[in-house]
Amino acid sequence: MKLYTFFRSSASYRVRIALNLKGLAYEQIPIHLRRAGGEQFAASYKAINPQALVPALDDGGQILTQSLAIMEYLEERYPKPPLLPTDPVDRARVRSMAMIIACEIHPIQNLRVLVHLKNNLRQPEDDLNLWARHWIDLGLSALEQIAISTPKRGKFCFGDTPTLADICLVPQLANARRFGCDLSAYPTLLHVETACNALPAFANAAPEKQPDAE
Ligand SMILES: N[C@@H](CCC(=O)N[C@@H](CS)C(=O)NCC(=O)O)C(=O)O
Repeated sequence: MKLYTFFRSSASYRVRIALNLKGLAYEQIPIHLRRAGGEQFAASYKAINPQALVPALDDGGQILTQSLAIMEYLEERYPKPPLLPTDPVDRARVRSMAMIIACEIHPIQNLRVLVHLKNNLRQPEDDLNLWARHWIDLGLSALEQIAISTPKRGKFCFGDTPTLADICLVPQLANARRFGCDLSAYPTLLHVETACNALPAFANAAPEKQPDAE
């Protein structure tokens, strides 16, 4: 398997964690999102992902994009260990937590959104961080409440084994720190993060451990 990835990309980080949890070997193909105006915009990469976003996964010549779709694919194709519970209601709860991050928080603080705010809408650098922090805080506040009140409270976001929710959470918390968010209001999420990072699958997927890390 080949993973088109960037060490600091939180969507790539999700897929690295999922691959590690499933014990799947993969080769990393780094796509630097800043160098030379962004390697994601090269024609050679846009042939792989016309959206010019990482990650993309090549599994035996099948190229897949969108981290949630990739992780759902991995779950179906390589079901052990599971990253979703078995009960349909539980599965929906886990997906809902993952989507708060992947659909509601991350897209609005993504690089291309910030670049557009800065270059085209002439917003000052400081305001970009305020923007990112606003959307991250809004999403994490809701997630903290959901994690506290989940019927399957455990070591992780949902129960005692890692799920897609945890896989989305840990990279998002790393992003939050980069933008200078105060995470002290989210003690439950921080406990979950500690439990996750105690697992080699999470620890080895961390940005600073990647071959393209700066
Ligand atoms: N929804 C997509 C998001 C992918 C995405 O936004 N990737 C970012 C890095 S985390 C990216 O490639 N950004 C490049 C850019 O903004 O130009 C997914 O989950 O895969």
